[in-house]
Amino acid sequence: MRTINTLMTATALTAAGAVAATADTWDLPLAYPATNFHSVNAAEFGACVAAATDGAIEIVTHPNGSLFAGNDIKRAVQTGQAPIGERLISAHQNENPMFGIDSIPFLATSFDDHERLWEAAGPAVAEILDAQNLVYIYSVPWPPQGLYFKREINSVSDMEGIRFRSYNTATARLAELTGMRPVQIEAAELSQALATGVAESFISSGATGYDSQVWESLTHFYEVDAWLPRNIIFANKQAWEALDEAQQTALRDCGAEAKAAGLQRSRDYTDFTLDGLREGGMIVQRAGDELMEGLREIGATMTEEWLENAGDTGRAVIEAYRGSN
Ligand code: PCA
Repeated sequence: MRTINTLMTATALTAAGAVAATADTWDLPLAYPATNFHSVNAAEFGACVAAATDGAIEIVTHPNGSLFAGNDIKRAVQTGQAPIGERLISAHQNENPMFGIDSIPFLATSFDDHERLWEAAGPAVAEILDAQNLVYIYSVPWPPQGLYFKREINSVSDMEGIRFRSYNTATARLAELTGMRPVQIEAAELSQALATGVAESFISSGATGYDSQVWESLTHFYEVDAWLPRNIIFANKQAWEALDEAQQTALRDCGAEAKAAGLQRSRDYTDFTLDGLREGGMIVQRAGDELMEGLREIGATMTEEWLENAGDTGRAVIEAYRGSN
């Protein structure tokens, strides 16, 4: 796989008359489809790096879990199997509670609040990644998370027993506390899981529902704005240290551009994909009061649980966020 891609890249560059012989190919595994805004953004980041390094670093994206499944990407980059990768960081909350700070229900429910939360949390998360042999490059939020079902749901008790696709610790816990049955499934496998009935419900953005054409299996999307989880692009530390200073600056600068462009893409994709779900035939609406009340109670429990796990570090970050309003 790697050899074929390297050859293809070299051929493409030679055909374009560029300096293929000196180009260093950096495979960038992604968990989400090529058309998803995170993947488009990562490809643009790659083009930026190629331009800023005069073609010395050629970043080749591998969307949809094609090189490594989402759940394997972080370890692959930590161990140097891939020099760079993108991962939904909250999926690794079991390693450190700080990785799950973006998935505390109803703590930060808008893009603006979420960015403020990340201002407070980002440096601490980057430090934890550093201790895991990873260099934080940039990160981008998903749109607000809502609930997908195949029938009308008006309260938490309506959710009893439903098979619920989870993607991180918080989503699995939410399933437990609502009496649903969690099953962990990668976004790349979501359409199939819904089509076969392995899962019949999930929480996510309009983006992932749209990407997975879930209107083929499901009927309702409830806007809940539970949280906005974040994808982080990080590099393997040895691969990073092998770069010269100008190349590291190029990655940092392109990362800063990608952070801003990705945030805008996420904002733009929110309404676009909710409209797409409607066009697919789904009922898209805000969750009713009774459902929201039940979810808020569960959210309060999950917030307490997170604070207990995260200890002083976590509490300090939450306080900094709350004080920054
Ligand atoms: N999409 C990703 C994570 C959050 C989101 O909006 C997913 O469902 O896997």
